[in-house]
Amino acid sequence: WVKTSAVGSRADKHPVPANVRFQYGTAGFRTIASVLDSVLFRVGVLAALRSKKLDGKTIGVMVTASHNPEQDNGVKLVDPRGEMLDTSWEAHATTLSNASTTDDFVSELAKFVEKLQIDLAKPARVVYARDTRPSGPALVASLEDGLRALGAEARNAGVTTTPVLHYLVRAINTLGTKDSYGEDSEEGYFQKLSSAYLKLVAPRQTPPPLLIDCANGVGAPIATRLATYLGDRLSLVLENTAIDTPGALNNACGADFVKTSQKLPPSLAGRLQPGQRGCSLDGDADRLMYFYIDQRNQFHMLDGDKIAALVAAFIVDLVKTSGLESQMKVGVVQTAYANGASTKYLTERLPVKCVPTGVKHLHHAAESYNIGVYFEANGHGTVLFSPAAQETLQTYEPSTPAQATALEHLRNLNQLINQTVGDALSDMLLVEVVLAHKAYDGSDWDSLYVDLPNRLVKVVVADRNQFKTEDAERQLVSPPGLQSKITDLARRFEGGRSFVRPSGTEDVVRVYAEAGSKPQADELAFRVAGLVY
Ligand code: NG1
Ligand code: ZN
Repeated sequence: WVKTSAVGSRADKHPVPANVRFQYGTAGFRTIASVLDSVLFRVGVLAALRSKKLDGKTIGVMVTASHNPEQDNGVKLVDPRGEMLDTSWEAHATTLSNASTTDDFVSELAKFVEKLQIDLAKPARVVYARDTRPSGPALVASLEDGLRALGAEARNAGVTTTPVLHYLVRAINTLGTKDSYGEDSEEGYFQKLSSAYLKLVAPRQTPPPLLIDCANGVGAPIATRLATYLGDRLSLVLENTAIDTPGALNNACGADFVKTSQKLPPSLAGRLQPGQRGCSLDGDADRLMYFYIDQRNQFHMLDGDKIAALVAAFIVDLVKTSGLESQMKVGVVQTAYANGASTKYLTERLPVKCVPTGVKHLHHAAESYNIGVYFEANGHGTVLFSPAAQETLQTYEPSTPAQATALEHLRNLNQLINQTVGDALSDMLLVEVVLAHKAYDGSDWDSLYVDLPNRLVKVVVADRNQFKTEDAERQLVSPPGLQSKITDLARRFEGGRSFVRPSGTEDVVRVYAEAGSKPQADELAFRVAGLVY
């Protein structure tokens, strides 16, 4: 089959660069854009095959490198429910992308189709989108070539955010069913989110204007459109919207800048008024960081852990008030990077699980609760309502007006929250809802708990695969003996905690440390880094 099809001749036009090894990691394929042409073509072929394997269900493809520098790009696949690609296919993606010639590729493909028993007569449907990167259009053209090679029915969702693409995939696959996720268009997405928000926040609770740092990325046009649906019920002040300025994307702005430098993006100086809330999106608008500056001009960051604490406590209260406490188990999922103070705050209120880094682990663990809240400290996260919980919300009969109101709020939250993946704009509306209900400003929210001083450093090592972990990445099992040295060192610092793990997205080992003061956290991190190096 494959030999006689158009795949080979098309693949010839997308040769694999020499001396590059590709890997489908936690964020899909991601690297410097100039080497990605063949990967995009092959991902097109793979997406079509995934769709055929799933009986013609629509698969998503997102072309983005998120918070990475502008010259990078990447691509990831989205499964029919709007979730990340099934882990078992990650290895197939890696193998196919590394076949060095067209012949190798074609023969790998034939083996793959055979092994997975993919019925090529089945239809293939794929929806795809890209972020604002200048390399996007050419890479999308290569992707389209791969889709054409398999005769896939392709739908171009244009330039949009990663979470909108995930939404579209779920919406398309549930269209006209009882599980309908919404209309399968950007309008449908805005409608769904904004109408839930407008029900949750009464006009008298209208928050003061919110400043949004759009990272000079795709969040800018999408937030601009969202703003028109919210009108004066939430005024959004958009900053860093220069999507056409070369080099501006994620440059000294955006969620990753805020989280790693723990500073206000310099471009916002003088824009954010003391006491005002601001937030940063990343380059594809799936991460969110809040912040404010106080009256003494001091910067305060409200990260993914603070969002989890705010949201989880709010949902627990609503579940109690609605009378559903015995039927709905609410839980939180974090990673080892969660600030120890947030873990303490949350553990005192509800069950908390720690899992390895990577959204797929968090998402999966959150599914074990009726309502599962998950956030990475870097601001990526969402809340999942299980099918059973959604059913309960539909059928439950409240017995008091207070119960009825709380129930209505839970139903609206279920609509407001993009449950396919972390979504900066959906999460932002969620935060605004909770702040409005609690009548909190940034500093009230910030005082839920005080972050433990911490430090994250990268260490370049000869071979990061030497580093193996267990216990949700909190313990090293290899290289032998290293963990006990780290444990001994951390014990000498008041409130000391440190762990080491290989990055899944960069060729480095990451060292995280917490301690009673900032200089102590820095010192612990650097001394552990010294052990690793
Ligand atoms: P790695 O490179 O594996 O640490 C980073 C982030 C993750 C996650 C992934 C995917 C940190 C410390 N790590 O993973 O949280 O977001 O990228 O983008 O922030
Ligand atoms: Zn992102």
